[in-house]
Amino acid sequence: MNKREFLKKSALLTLGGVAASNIIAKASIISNPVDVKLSGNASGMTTNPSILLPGSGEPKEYTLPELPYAYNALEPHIDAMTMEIHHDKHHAAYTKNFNAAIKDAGIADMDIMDIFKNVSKYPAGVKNNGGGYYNHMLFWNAMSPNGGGMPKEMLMKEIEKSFGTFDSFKEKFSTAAATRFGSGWAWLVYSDGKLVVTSTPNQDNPLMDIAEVKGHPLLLIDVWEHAYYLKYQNRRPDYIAAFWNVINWDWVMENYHRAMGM
Ligand code: MN3
Repeated sequence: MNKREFLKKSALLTLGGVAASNIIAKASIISNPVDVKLSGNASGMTTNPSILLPGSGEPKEYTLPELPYAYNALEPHIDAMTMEIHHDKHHAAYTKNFNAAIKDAGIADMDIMDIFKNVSKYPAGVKNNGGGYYNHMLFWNAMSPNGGGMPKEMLMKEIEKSFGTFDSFKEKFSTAAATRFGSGWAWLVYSDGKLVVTSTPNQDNPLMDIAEVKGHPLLLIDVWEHAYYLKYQNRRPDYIAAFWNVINWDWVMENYHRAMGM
């Protein structure tokens, strides 16, 4: 981190909670098609410069976002050990390797959304680690200890419009997650004015130019074995079934509103 960056970050960190939240809210609109709440601490502060300094033109140093809840908060559905290793080891590694990859590729000053839009032009490390960094940031927010149940009125209507019933959406999403061969993700995205279920291999996401179905992510599930193997071993469908108990529908709704506004 150079001196100027350090001073800029320090200045942001010393702002009061309310003012800082506003900055974060404004900045995240610019840099994120989905509403990402990064912070797990009481004041709602974040230290993630990718959110605070979108498109600043200065080299970015991405930092591992804190989990928005304790490791054991999603039990019994997702166990504490899985959450700890998944966040502290896997997500940390993607974050570290993404920083190295964009530096090597000479694109450390580029907005992450612009990187995704042109990801096929860059070395595979940019795609794999950039997706790993970003997808996991979404994934922590897609779950909540107060999650589960059903989406609220407006989103529910949209789901029924696109899939017939909530149950048929649930089946479609679960099937996409269960049948994604090897490692990857299943997604609910807003694409061309409608909701679509899709899946991606590895750490690809629907914001990337290589995605089969492109759109704004509303909901996602990690189906890499590291996301479930400690508790569920080879029983991926059991993990997927448990995921429905922790889905943060308020966050999905916020993403839907954001996607509609774009
Ligand atoms: Mn993962």
